[in-house]
Amino acid sequence: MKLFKNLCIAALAALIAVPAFAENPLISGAFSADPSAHVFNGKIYVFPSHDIPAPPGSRNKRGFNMPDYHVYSSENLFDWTDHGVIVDQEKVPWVDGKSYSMWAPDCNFKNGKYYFYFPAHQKDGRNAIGVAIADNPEGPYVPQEKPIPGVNGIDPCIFIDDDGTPYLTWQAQGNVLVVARLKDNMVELDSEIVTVNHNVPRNGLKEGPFMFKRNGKYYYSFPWCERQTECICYCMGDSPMGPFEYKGKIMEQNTDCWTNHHSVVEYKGQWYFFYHHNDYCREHDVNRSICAEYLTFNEDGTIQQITPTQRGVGITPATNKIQIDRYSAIGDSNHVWVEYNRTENPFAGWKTVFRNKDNYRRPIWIEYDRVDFGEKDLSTAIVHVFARVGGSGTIEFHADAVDGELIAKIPIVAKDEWQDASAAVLKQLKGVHNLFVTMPDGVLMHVDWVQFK
Ligand code: FUB
Repeated sequence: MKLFKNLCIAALAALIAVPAFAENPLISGAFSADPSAHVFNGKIYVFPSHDIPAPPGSRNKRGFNMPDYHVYSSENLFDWTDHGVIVDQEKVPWVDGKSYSMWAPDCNFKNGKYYFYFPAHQKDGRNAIGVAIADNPEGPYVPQEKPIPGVNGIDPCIFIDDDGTPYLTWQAQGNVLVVARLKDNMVELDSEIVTVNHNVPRNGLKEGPFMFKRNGKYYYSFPWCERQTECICYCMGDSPMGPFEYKGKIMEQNTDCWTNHHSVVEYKGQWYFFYHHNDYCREHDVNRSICAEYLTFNEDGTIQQITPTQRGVGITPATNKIQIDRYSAIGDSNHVWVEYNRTENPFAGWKTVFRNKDNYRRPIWIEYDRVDFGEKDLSTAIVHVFARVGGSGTIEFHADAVDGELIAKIPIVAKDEWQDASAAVLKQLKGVHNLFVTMPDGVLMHVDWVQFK
């Protein structure tokens, strides 16, 4: 089984030409939500919405405050370039410039232009969906004078079929998902608005639709509040206008963040699922952050359910600072957990806390999978660690299992300050392995990252 898992990892590594080593959340330093991911010109572009803490003068102190849109791009899903504000509520002629109502957008390419669709409040307070047009995915985008005639609602998704026909789907008033064909000019409807026949088995709010095509089948997926919070479910069909057959959930509801919102994209032979969570804001769930996971299809085209992770996607070079708090698995939560480096600034990231309480005898561990040790020997293992005086001990690195081969054993002399402790690499690894970090002895240690040189 372990051999099979390692072979799969190696196959994945070979498939992804550009090394991808993303961890969740993808964007730090600003909140981002409702990620709409597309591949343009060989790069991934994500068009998220932009949550901000309620500004003075906001009419919506407890809800979403969303003033503008940025676009981000990446070639490896780890290094993201923020191309800045592409559409601003104050600069769209039809939008109420103080409404902070720029909810989930989408973008697509046709006839040599990029068309960015976004919802917002009109000056009379009603929701409409407008378009901004650019020659490049990064912009500059020019907003149209007026929103799309006849389209009221939120969460537009723009799907372009293989024959070039554009379809717009969105959540219309009355909790109903609808779809219409667009004219070739991309800014006017070319058909009746049709209620999407998705055959979801039970009631509950539905919003944020996303449509894509694979092997001739149309996939129609959307957040659905079946119980307490939103899961992401999907349907399949033979036409972009439906009907669709309900197939199940791609991601279950989670407990911390009421909304979820997603997109699906294939990039360099790998399918990815983008979604959001409130990782950088634990007090409430209206300041969110975008994440990504692998998406896998079954032979019959159905989708395997995805569990959100901290680890995210991709392979991390062993020579990087490896943020083990973005773990793939973790031991007993009484003895090892993750917390913010600085509670007053969540964007400063996380650390792993190892604590030996009541003379706990089993290993205290955390796993970070998919680390690429390369082909050359590495001499030194480093841990960036904080241990209080009286708490000296050891941090160990193991390969592929808690009790797997010992890669390094690093003595930690407690200093009451952050330090880079290091030791010689005992076991040379080649290629991709899962890294287990353990604290076999010691009392309380905080680890920010580990690294090999
Ligand atoms: O981001 C604001 C709204 O929350 C979106 O439009 C919905 O899809 C939900 O994510």
